[in-house]
Amino acid sequence: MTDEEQGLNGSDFYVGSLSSAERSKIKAYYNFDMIASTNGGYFINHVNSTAAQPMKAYWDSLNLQPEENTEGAGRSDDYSFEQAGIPTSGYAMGASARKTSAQAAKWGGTASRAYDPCYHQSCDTTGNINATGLNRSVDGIAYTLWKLAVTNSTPANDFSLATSPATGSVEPGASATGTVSTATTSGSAQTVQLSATGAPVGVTVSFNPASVTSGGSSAMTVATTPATAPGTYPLTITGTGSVTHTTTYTLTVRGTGGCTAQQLLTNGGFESGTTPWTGDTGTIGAHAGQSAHGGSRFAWLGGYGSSATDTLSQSVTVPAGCAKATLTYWLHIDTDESDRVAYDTFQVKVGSTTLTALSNTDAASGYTQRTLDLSRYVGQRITLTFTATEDASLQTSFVIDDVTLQTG
Ligand SMILES: [Ca+2]
Ligand SMILES: [Ca+2]
Repeated sequence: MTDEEQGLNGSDFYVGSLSSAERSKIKAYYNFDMIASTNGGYFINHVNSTAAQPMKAYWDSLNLQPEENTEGAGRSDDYSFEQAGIPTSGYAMGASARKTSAQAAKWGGTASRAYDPCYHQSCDTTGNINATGLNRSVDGIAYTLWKLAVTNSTPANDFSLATSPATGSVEPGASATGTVSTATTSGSAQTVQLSATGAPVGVTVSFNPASVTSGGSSAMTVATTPATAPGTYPLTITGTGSVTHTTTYTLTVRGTGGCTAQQLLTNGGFESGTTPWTGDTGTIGAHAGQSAHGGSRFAWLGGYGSSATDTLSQSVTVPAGCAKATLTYWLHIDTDESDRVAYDTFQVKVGSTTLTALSNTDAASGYTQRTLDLSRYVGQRITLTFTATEDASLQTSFVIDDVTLQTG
């Protein structure tokens, strides 16, 4: 479209040139105007309409709590299509209107300041871009196009896979047992070959029978040896037919000295919703723009490019009688800061005690495994907290996954 700034002339002309048959072929028109505003918010045109549904669903998945785009209503090329009875929607991050304090509390940024302080001004250069917002918008646009343009296809024949129980706890040398059950979820039954990965050296996992017809079940035996080290081991159980599915079985090998060697945190891989984490649990998810260390979900603290603090906490009791407790987590830090100055910080705390302080100066590609000795907390109930604090500009993301607290 051209000539939008003088009154939607291009889009008016184009829509006016379409026959009613041609108009009816347009499923929806999407407007993407102002999607990288530096002090922006998350706005959707006709946010509760059918056309907006995939756009809203994507931003809802990032817990962005989008609002109606009232500032942009009737102002851009989508309005010409809307006037002709064509469904319209779109993303916007705001122009010259000012952010409310409620929006600043929800999205970060500065209240009482324009969403884009450089709107229609000479400072509106490629340096005036909110990369985080742009990324979230573009990913939502791709998601919307996929949902509208690509037919959902499910395999003709499919099955599900589950392990019962999903956990087992044994002393070294003993065997844990369970049942792997399958069900046909679409089409015809199929042969499913069972296998397992992730067991520590010397531990064998066997299935009787080794393959089942979907709908059937198999007895699983996880045999440890006297030399198996105490610890918690997530095993991946795989069913391979015309498609492949996996499920997780968690093996705990107990110590024999009065301390049960075990992993204490729940949902440390962030794969099972947000419980029991507390704080800014909207940071947990399969967010676009970062990757999980394991599975598909992770916690993304920070990354706003504006003053903000994110925290995530979990409380556990470290059992008495254990000699040690070790916190392990995987952390990825990326930043738009270039100075070797700690502007954006990350802390690991137990209670109010800070045990680790990192910052944008520790940024690196990929995840780094970090460990902390929490043995001093044996016998205590503790609250573990990750805190990310950003200053007013230039994002730093602290991405956490696969957090464990292992006793021994
Ligand atoms: Ca994960
Ligand atoms: Ca910063």
